[in-house]
Amino acid sequence: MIQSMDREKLLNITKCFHHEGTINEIRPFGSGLINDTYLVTTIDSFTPDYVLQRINHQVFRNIDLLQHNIDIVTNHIRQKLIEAKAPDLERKVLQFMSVDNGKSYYHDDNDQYWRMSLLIPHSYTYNEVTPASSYEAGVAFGQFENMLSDVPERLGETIPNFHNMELRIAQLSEAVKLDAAKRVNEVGEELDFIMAYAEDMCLAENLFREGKLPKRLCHCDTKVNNILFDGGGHFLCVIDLDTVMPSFIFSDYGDFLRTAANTVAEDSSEFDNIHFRTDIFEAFTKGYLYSVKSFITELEVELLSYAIALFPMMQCVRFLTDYLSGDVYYKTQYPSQNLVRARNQLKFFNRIKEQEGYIREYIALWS
Ligand code: GN1
Ligand code: MG
Repeated sequence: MIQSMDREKLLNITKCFHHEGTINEIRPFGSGLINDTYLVTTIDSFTPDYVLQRINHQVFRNIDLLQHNIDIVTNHIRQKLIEAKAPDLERKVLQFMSVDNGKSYYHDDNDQYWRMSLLIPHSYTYNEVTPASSYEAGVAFGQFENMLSDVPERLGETIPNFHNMELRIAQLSEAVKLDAAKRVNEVGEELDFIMAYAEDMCLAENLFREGKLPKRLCHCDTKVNNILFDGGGHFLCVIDLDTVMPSFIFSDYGDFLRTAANTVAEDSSEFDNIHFRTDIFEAFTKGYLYSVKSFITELEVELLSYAIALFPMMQCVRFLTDYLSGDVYYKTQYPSQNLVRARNQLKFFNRIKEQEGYIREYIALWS
């Protein structure tokens, strides 16, 4: 429940954005680990409702760059949809409200950054994935990458080196050295395991340096709950665009399966129940390859199986780094949560490794 003071403050923020109607209710919305999100409803049914977000400025250092990326991306997608005469266009791309200076974000007196978008009517998010929604997600994220494959402007990285495994390993090593939370002695086994795979997992960075692997615009946070669906289970649009930036194309493929193909949630401690869901993997792969075939290269397809293993490992490294640093990045509900998350990801990585041959064959079949 939002305290009345908070409500007053939030209400004043919403008033800075050009919008229609009289605001009625403001309440917390969604389940992201990074930003704070609110649903803003208006009194009349004929005026739109909105989504208000406080952007996490600790995580995203350059909000002007970030919102610029989002403006470019949403305008580009809108243009593509217009050209394709897509029906129901307003439900297929996000639209952000502007403030008086023309920007799509508001910087308040307390150094907080806000943005507000139209709520897409009759849209739903799922936290659980089924083979049907997994196929839809594959098509949706693939189509998203496809539509962005010809953005003329080179966009900046909203979190520099976000999916750079070399950097993530370096950050872990630094956290071990500092041992800020005095927890290094608990995680010796995990550290040994990660370091044994470190070189293999940095393959993409090497290929990039050799000029063999390009960076393209990707979503970089491909969870099923970052897609809006209509009432019939078909995707409407991709949301949560903070991390849209140049990255390796397989990021979106690998990161989706990291959460969706795990039989348990990423913070579950039921390690024995962790398995790789082949039904989700097969459906997603079919949908994704269908959408990206017009532009993806042979090498990029070849790297998809590597990406399936890479992302749980990278996420493990990130959770473990945060655990060793004293839980400064990810929201936690109890002290060992980041360690549980890291162990979960490691277990999932092992499960994937066991299936590597089959994974490769299946991808080859559909590409
Ligand atoms: C963060 O807040 P959320 O769930 O959208 C993170 C992702 C991680 C994820 C782990 C900007 O995403 O990269 O994979 O948590 N986003 C950022 O659950 O760090
Ligand atoms: Mg999210």
